Amino acid sequence: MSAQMVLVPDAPIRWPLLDEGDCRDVAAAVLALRSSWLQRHPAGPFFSLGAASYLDANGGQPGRDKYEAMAAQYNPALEQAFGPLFARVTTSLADHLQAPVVLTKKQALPGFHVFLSHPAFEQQVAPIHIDLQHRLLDWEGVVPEATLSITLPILVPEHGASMNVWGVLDHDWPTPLSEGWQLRLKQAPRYDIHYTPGEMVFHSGRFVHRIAPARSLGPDDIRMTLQAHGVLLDGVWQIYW
Ligand SMILES: O=C(O)CCC(=O)C(=O)O
Ligand SMILES: [Fe+2]
Repeated sequence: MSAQMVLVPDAPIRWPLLDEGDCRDVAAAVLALRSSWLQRHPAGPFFSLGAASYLDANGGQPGRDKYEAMAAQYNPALEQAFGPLFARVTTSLADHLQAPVVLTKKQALPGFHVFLSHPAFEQQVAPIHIDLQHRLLDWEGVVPEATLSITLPILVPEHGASMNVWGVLDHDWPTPLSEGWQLRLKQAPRYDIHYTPGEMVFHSGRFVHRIAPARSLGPDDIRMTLQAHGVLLDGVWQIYW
């Protein structure tokens, strides 16, 4: 890691990246690709656009192979529709981090989470976690020196969207959760990061967090976010999903 390089904060921070018109354009492009969305919830309308390592790369080498095949399938359309958006994200990250930031070649490009309206999303929809999906992937035998996670909200429901954050930091997340961990969570301070369309939320992924349950969803509400992660390898940040 070079001396000038900026560290990624563990507690999520945010900075403005897109204006309202940009968000409208990105949302329209994601909606136009609806035939490529993959449903990711057994009952509710939760979709991804693009392959996601945390969902698709589980299960050792067969999982990695499946993820890489999905990445090869979805990356060209993502690149075509969102190339300029990805460039804004990587340029902004490079400015902030004072280090080179590139999109990975072999892994999935950044993609989108899309939640259409459903009562299930007012309950707990997503597990509490820390971001460890980089361990599922093959970085040519090199262990990343650091990690980053990004959520860039594009559309949020009328009553808001947020991420719940627990003030607990770790490199490990046992499943099932040990009693010690459950106690740590219970005693930890918890706060919410409220999402504003166009404001990128940025963190190391090591604070415990989850997608916050939605509140009072209307029928037309949509929660749409760009999702990406990064690993630091040989002084270069590689961005993937
Ligand atoms: O959408 C969010 O609020 C966070 C998503 C997240 O934590 C993840 O995909 O790892
Ligand atoms: Fe996460």
